[in-house]
Amino acid sequence: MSKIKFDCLTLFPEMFDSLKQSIIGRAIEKENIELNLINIRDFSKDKHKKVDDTPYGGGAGMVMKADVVYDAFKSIDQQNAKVIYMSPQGKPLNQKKVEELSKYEHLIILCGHYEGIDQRVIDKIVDEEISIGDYVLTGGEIPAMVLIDSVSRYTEGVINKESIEEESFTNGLLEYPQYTRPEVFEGKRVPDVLLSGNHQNIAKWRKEEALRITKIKRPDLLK
Ligand code: 4G1
Repeated sequence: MSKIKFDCLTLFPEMFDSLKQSIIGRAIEKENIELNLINIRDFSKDKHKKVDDTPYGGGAGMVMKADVVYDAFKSIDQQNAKVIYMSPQGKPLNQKKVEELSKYEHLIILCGHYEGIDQRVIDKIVDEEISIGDYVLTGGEIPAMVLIDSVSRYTEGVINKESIEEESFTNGLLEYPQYTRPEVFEGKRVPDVLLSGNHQNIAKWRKEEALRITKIKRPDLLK
């Protein structure tokens, strides 16, 4: 539950504008989270601001140039930082990994685009590769935003400690169903137990529901 600094290396810093909304935006304003966006293009030495080139060996698409990415990386103060490359080859991001990353004070996140980044600079600077899932994307920016959003929840002032401890996912389960007013919607009543005021019964019901729903919808989470 401490402060965290994210330095994000990207060709599309504007994509991160949406993160500055909502809860994460408020935490940035309150200085509990620092988010620096480094535009890799600013480090192109080329007169046309070229950041990519055709792949050696041929094939479709473009590859981000090692020297430009490396110069962008070197512009960051790397003290006590962990360097993460958002990549389909990475370890899957799950709540356990999120909690682990929230212990760091400084994360440097590298986002690829096009066909990816020259392997030599990845080998030189990256500590860990992380993936948000098995599908094809146009870039690592949305994965980086997923990581920043999920990790930021663990920092001071984003949400309270109780909400983190109470949430089912932290004990490996899905969430129990939620209800709010009205008491009757289209003929469907809110479960009686939730109106009973008996907090022991409510807690028991929620635990059973979380388990029942996990068994039905995501049995893999129980293994
Ligand atoms: C081969 C998905 C390629 C994609 C196989 C999840 C995906 C970063 C992620 C790709 C990316 C599969 C991620 C693919 C991602 C270079 C720039 C890589 C975009 C790039 C399953 C394209 N989690 N994808 N390649 O999507 O960066 O973090």
